[in-house]
Amino acid sequence: MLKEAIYHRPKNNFAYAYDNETLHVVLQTAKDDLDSVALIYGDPYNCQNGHWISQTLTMEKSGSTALHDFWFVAVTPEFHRMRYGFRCSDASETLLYTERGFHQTLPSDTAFYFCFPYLNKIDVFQAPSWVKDTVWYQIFPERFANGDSSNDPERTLPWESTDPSQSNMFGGDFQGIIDRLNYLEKLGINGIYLTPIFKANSNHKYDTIDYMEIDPQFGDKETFRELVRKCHKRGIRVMLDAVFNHSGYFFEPFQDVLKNQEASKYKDWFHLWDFPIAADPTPNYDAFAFVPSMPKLNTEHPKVKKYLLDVARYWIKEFDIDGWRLDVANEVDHVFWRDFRQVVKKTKPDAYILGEIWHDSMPWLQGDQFDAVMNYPFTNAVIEFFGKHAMTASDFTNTITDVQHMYPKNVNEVAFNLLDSHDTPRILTLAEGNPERVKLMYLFQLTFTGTPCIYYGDEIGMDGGQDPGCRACMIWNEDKQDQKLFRYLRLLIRFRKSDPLVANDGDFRFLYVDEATQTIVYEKSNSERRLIFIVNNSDVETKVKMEKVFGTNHEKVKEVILSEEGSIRKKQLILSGTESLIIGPTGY
Ligand code: ARE
Ligand code: CA
Repeated sequence: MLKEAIYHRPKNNFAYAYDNETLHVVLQTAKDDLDSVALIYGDPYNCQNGHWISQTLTMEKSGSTALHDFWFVAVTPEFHRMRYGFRCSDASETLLYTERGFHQTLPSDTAFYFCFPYLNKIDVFQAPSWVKDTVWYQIFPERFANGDSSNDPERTLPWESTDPSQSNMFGGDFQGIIDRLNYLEKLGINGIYLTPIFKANSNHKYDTIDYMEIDPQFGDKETFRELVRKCHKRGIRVMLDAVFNHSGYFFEPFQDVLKNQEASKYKDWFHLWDFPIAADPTPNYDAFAFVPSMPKLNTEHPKVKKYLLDVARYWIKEFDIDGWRLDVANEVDHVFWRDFRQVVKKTKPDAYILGEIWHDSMPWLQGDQFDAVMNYPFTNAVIEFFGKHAMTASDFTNTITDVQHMYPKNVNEVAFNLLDSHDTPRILTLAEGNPERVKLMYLFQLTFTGTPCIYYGDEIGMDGGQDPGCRACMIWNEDKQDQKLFRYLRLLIRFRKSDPLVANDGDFRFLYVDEATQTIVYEKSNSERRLIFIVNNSDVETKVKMEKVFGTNHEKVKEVILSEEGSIRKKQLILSGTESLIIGPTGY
């Protein structure tokens, strides 16, 4: 037994409260090392004649990667507390693993065991229930639609007249979004995420001048109120971007620092190195990524904190927005985010808090800070495998299995699964211009655990490289849109909405990977039924033996081509290059 590979730690993704009654426990072991694992558990205070009373539950393998197996069990301790250990068996031995190491026999003293002290309801990670059923659509307001030429900035260029640059303007605004709500409803999305809308000079508005004002090029507060109201009428939620890590150069307090230097009453609002403060040649203050126009805010300072928390409250209270996406969330202190959560949830209990973090984010997802993070580990794997064909099928399934085990299940259910954004090249470009590959990406994204987000314009086949290339004007001329792609995505969204198994009522699991043909097979299932997804990620035709997927009982299977159903009675399926097939739901 590879003891050094056996890993567990309570109160994180390996042992957590799934709901008010249920604990999930996970053990990580070396791949294919153990034959079985069982959870030995009991109440810490339940002893008879000096002996601890424990119970045993078999653990199931919930996934495997190249290096590890993960073993899972759900348990409902009667008194909401638990001591526990693991009985690990391979062909030659059985050992007990506790907080104090390995033992030949069960230690009788409960002090040896792992401890989940008490399942306190208030500590349970709880995201708003609507998020699981939301399909997001990300809009970069300057580039989605220009519905009001009277608010266009002076140097506005005609729509689509040239490529996007770091500084050019095309005049997109709120009226444009309002005018296109029919289009968005037709696509089927039910959440809009807007990148920043507050007063700022740049086209992206990440350099805030005033957090309490709408940038006039997008409209005024009334137009914004109307936008939110009209979205809500159609069942569409609205999420805004909170840029609290840094302000813009022209934010009044920073201007005051530049003017009054050491005498400025705002000098503690920023992280200043020495005086005089200057942006040239390099800033002598902390700034986002050394960008002089983005001085880092001192969120530890009570006045800064109060100001930003007032901002957070104001836009929810006055405009009824449904969520905040937090820019550069991981560079802001945790104490700030804990207070931020209190303020937001007090103002609107079911508001969604989404952190922008590209890396492992467990410290922010314990229930006291964020509801979700932008799931870039998911993004990277999907792009490499489906988009670039730069990752093998096994590497892909291993990576996704790791992503699944990075967080608790209730966290995964509301993960913000994006394929691209205003910070990355567009998916069509990453997929070497092949829309069939984009379809497979959408299929995987829309059927995976979590909540998917579509970046504006991807659905009609827009391309574009790294920022600023990915921020082109939305193409509204239908002759220039990829209508087929639009229709496919619309079908997928409908499929997801019509069958709860596709969204988050089903557990996701890989069933089969064929390295030779780059075919993957996965399922979404609950205790009653399952859907099976067969995906050929190669550019050539491939054959999939039905028994590899289903065992022998494959006669009753039905094919679900999103809207149609047909029965399959073949021993093998033939999938052409970059084709997928969905099978279910009868017969299981
Ligand atoms: C501008 C230019 C760029 C240029 C850059 C550098 O457009 O071409 O490279 O300046 O001077 C906003 C604007 C950007 C602008 C930037 C700076 O949207 O257009 O870039 O301000 O003025 C990291 C952070 C993550 C951050 C990304 C960009 O962790 O928080 O970098 N994302 C947010 C927003 C951005 C926004 C800002 C932050 C600033 O979403 O749109 O930029 O408010 C790896 C790393 C990640 C890294 C990621 C991307 O995976 O691990 O940490 O993210 O790459 O670089
Ligand atoms: Ca305009």
